[in-house]
Amino acid sequence: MFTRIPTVLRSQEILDKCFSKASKIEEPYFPNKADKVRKEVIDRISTIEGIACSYFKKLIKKFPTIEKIHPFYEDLVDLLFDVDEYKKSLGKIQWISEKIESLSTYYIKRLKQESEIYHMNKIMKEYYGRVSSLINDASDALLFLGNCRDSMRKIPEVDTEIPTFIVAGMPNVGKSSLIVALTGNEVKVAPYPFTTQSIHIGYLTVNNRKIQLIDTPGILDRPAEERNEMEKKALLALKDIAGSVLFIFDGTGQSGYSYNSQERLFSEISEILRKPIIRLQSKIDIEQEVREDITVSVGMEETLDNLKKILYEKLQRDMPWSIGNQ
Ligand SMILES: Nc1nc2c(ncn2[C@@H]2O[C@H](COP(=O)(O)OP(=O)(O)OP(=O)(O)O)[C@@H](O)[C@H]2O)c(=O)[nH]1
Ligand SMILES: [Mg+2]
Repeated sequence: MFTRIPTVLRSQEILDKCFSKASKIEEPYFPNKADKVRKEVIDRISTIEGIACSYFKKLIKKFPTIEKIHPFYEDLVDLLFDVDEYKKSLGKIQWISEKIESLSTYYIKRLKQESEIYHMNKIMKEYYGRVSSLINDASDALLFLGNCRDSMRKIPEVDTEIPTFIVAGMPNVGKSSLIVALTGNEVKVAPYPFTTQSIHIGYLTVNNRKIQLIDTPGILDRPAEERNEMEKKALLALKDIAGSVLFIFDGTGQSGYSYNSQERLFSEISEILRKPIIRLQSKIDIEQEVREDITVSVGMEETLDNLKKILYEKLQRDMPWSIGNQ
C-alpha cells in the first residue's frame, strides 16, 4: 500500500542534484558570445526548475491523500503522525514547486531581454540564490515527510477490498494453525503498529471467491486491561476492515485458558469490533466437551471443508455485495 512512496531527499541533496547538473551545461559554438551565454544560463535555469519541480511533484503524487485512503489505514496513519502537519508539509512542497516555476519563467524572460554578458551572469546568480533559499525553506517539510514515509511503510498490507475474517482467540487456541490449514503455507507476516507483534495474512478461495484471513496474535488475544492506549487504538483500526470475526475456543485445556476466560475475551472483542462473530471450537481431534456448533481440527479435512462452506455462507448472508461482483 505505502511501499511506493519514494525516498525523501534532504534540501541539500536536492540542491546538489540541481546545481551539479546545471553546472555541466555548456552550449556549442555560437557566432555571438552573448547569445551563447544567454542560451547557457537559460538552459541552466530550465534544468534546475525541471529537476526540482519534477521531484517535488513526484512526492506530492506518491504521498497518499489522507482523505482518499481506506479508513483502516487512516486510523493507523492518525496514530503514527500528526496528519495536519503532514497535509501542511505537502502543501508547502506544492507551494515551493509553483514558486520555483514562476521564478524560472520570470528570470528566463529577463534574460531574453538582456544583451550584456555581465548582467546575464548577475541574473543567474540572483536566480541561484532565490531558488536555493526556496529549496532550503522546504527542509522541515521534507524531514517530516521522510519520517512519515518510514512509519507508513511499516503499516501492514491488508487488502481492504475483499471479504475478510479476522481470527481472534486466546493464545495457543490454534489460530495460526487454522489459517495455515485453510490457506496453505503462503501466509504473509507484517508488523502491526504499536504492538510488539505481527499480523499474519492468508488467502483462500471458495467457489472462486477470494477470502482474506487475518491472524492477530498479541492483538486480539488479551483482555483490554492489559492493553495500553496506543494498542487499543491500533486494535480499533481493525474494525474498519469489512468482514466478520472468527473466534476460536479451545476446550481441551491445552491452551491453559478456561472456557470462562475465553468467553470473557469473546464478549470484549464483540464489544470492541462490533462485527458479526462466528464461534468455533478447535482441536476437536482431542477429547473435549463439545460446546460449539462449529468444530474443527486442522488434521481433519472434512471439518476444514465444512468451515469453508460456513465462511462462504456467512459472506452471502452478511456481505452479499462483497462476493457479488468479484
Ligand atoms: N491436536 C491438535 N492440535 C492443534 C490443532 N490446532 C492447533 N494445535 C496445536 O495447538 C498449539 C497452538 O497452536 P497455534 O496455531 O500456534 O495457536 P495460536 O492461537 O496461533 O497461538 P498464538 O499465536 O500463541 O496466539 C500448537 O502446538 C498446535 O500444533 C488441532 O486441530 N489439533
Ligand atoms: Mg499464532
